[in-house]
Amino acid sequence: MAAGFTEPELLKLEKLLPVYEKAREIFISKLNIIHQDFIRKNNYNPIEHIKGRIKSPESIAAKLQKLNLEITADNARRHLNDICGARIICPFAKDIYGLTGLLTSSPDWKVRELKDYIANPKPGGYRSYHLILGLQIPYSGKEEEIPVEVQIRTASMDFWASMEHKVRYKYREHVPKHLSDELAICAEKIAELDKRMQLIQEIVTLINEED
Ligand code: 0O2
Repeated sequence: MAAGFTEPELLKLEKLLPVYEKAREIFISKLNIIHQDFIRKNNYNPIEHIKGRIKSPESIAAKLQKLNLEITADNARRHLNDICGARIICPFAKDIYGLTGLLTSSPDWKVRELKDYIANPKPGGYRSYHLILGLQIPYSGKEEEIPVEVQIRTASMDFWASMEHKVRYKYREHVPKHLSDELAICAEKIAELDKRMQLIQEIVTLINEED
């Protein structure tokens, strides 16, 4: 066993992962084109940074286990939408929706799923906008639709998510109530802070337009 996979299954997974790597490269490069085009036309930058990643074999195995599926490369290909992922950090929540509009209207991919955890935060307080996009990628002599999970959030939502992830990892899902309560309070405060910062930015934009 290696990383939760048997040796033969790990070999199969290693043969499969380059197609996800290709999907990551193509998505990031197309996103950069859309981004630069938006800046040129609007003289405004709605993205602070973009990061792409391929899920590690350990994380793939853990997710399959969580879904009560046998840990095989084929199950990973059939059931996981987030082997290839991208995270985009935007200055404000309004930019997240603007960017989502740009992504969903692009002919470069198919929109498979949208989840608005900003309008509908998860019970613990998690906020982000998630899209699952399907990209046509050449694979084994034919084209295959590869899913790419895109998470779009503000820097403060990202700060919260990484702290909550650390806490949940440390307590292996059994987070003490005082910590989960504290995280829920911080999530609300962060949402309020994001709104207030956006308001300041809107006021500054108005003043600049009047000048
Ligand atoms: P990793 O290691 O970050 O990739 P499920 O996780 O089964 O409930 P599903 O269908 O996989 O849900 O999709 P969902 O809920 O949109 O979550 C996908 C990813 O979003 C997660 O992937 C996390 O990256 C992130 N996420 C979702 N909810 C939370 C949360 O409450 N806290 C934090 N910190 N991140 C969250 P993975 O594979 O779980 O984790």
